[in-house]
Amino acid sequence: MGLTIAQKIIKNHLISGEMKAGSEIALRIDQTLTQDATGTMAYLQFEAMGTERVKTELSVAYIDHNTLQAGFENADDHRYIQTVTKKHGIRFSRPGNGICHQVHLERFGVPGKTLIGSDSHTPTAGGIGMLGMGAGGLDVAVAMGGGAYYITMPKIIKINLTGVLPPYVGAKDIILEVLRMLGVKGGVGSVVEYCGEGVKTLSVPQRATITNMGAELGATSSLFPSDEVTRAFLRAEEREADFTPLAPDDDAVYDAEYTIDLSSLEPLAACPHSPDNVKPVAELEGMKIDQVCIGSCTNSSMLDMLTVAAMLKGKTVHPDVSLSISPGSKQVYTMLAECGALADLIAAGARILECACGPCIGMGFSPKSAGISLRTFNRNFEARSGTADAGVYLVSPETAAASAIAGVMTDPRKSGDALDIKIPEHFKINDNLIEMPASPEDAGAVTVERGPNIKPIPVGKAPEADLETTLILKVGDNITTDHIMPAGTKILPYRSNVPKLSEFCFTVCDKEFPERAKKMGGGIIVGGSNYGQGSSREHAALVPLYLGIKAVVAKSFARIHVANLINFGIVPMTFENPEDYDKLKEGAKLTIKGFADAVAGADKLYLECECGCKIPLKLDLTARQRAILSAGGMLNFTKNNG
Ligand code: MIC
Ligand code: SF4
Repeated sequence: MGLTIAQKIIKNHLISGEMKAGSEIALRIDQTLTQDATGTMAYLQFEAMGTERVKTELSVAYIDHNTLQAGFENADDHRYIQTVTKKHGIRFSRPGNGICHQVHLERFGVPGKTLIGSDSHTPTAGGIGMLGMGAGGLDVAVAMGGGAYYITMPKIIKINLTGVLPPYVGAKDIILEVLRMLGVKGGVGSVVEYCGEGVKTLSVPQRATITNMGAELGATSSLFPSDEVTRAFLRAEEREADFTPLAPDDDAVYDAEYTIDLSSLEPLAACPHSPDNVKPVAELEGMKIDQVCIGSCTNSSMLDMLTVAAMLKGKTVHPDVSLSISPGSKQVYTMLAECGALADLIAAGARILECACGPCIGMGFSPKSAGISLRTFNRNFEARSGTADAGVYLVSPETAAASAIAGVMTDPRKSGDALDIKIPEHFKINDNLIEMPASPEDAGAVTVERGPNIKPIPVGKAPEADLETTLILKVGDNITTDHIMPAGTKILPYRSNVPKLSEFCFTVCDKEFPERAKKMGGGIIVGGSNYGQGSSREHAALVPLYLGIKAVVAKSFARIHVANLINFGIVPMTFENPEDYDKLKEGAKLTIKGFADAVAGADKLYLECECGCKIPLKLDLTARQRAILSAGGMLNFTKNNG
């Protein structure tokens, strides 16, 4: 039987396990990346493991999230990351060099290799046929130390692309169409592979927009083949030597197949507050807007920037609209400046930001009260923009630019003649903001600098024999990590300071939660389906751990979050009968008899509620996960196992 692209890469990297969808497999990881908002934790954990030098082929630390530096905290974290990476063999991408996924695609990604990153959009690398996966910082630390990365062998969803995109319809519209079809849970447990004649018509930046937002499908990863288009991109990056062709076998077998005719697509928008709440722009036309933000790891390539510049040239941004533009990398920014397109953006009234995540993670540019913001980003979760009642619509750069000029949501197909944007055949190569690590001989002399913002990481405890607890918080479906552990200007500076972060935990859903948890000494959380979707931030497990959360019972979990819960010793359980969710009331006293024994070995256990009901729960865990949970989390587990 033939293999798909993902299956080929997995086969070449398989350490243990069976390549049968649903089985746990261990993979060898060639490259890792971290960003600064999750990086401090990853490196603190790497240090705690005691490995002197990374064992991967390449590891890179990026500074792109917390670049606002409203106080000393972020600068302290940056210096810590800069020094700890120098000591242990990791390259350091300085602030100003760009967003991790964009830079990694440009400078380091290699078709056919594996990459894990402490950021959920690591699958961006799938745009050049690299298997990129988002992971918690602790898993990245383990991989840097040469350890395997464990995933569930994915199912493979094939999306067959036919036809050619019409003018003013972009790659963003393709992935929004996929989100409309499959929804935010549609990719869970799967890798999405793009095939068909339409693939050849898409450049690498377009492919990367699509694989990037595969994260919003809940997919383990997304992949394009590595073909002549990939080769041309790598050549433009002076890295043709990294090219290898990669395609599925003709007789590859898929678990599900869909077809999208690119020529039938129209501009789309994901409406508040979910990336799968997709409607045609034509239906939303005329809606008054307050803000437009262009950039993020989804749409900040040279192609995106040149498209926007061409549409804004000679025009003025509407007086009621504030437009921000963040190029994705120093490479893009420099090329924009050199070709003059940057001048067109500035002249039109765009507010140019540094090449970093910026507004995407709520670091500035919060919309006005109840404001409407069009963003080329990948997430429009409630309150993520920093304004709780704002409405964020995710759109293509084409729709964003047309609307910024008009002041209302505008179908870009009305913008006149088709644009003919060509990305340069040769990119501007200058890696002067990538610092190389010290040599093994010099590493001993490097002092790791730790500022006062860096606090110890909480460590989990082994499960109690019988659990007597309280249902401290009950939440609904699709709870995101932005609900559990919000980000933004006021909170992100404390990513290395769990006690301080805990003051903000779940406050989007319930302002009283942190206080209540502290007073009651913790409890358990009950959630609906797809609990923990979104970011890879392990703070969404670490902070609840700090607040005494022992377990989460949900209808289902998102992949990265469940791994993070296990790594920190919080037991994830699911309802045997999802309708039992309705029986549980916040504040109820709960008992789980034989809790520790069940975690160690049983598939089923019972939650007894003071109301008299007895609810069967499932523990869908592998032997390895049970051992980690029984030890009270990965750090204890690693310590116990020498
Ligand atoms: C995000 O887009 O939510 C982030 C910020 O990049 C996160 C990582 C984080 O929370 O630091 C992600 O996607 O993993
Ligand atoms: Fe940064 Fe936004 Fe991309 Fe996350 S989604 S890595 S915050 S640009």
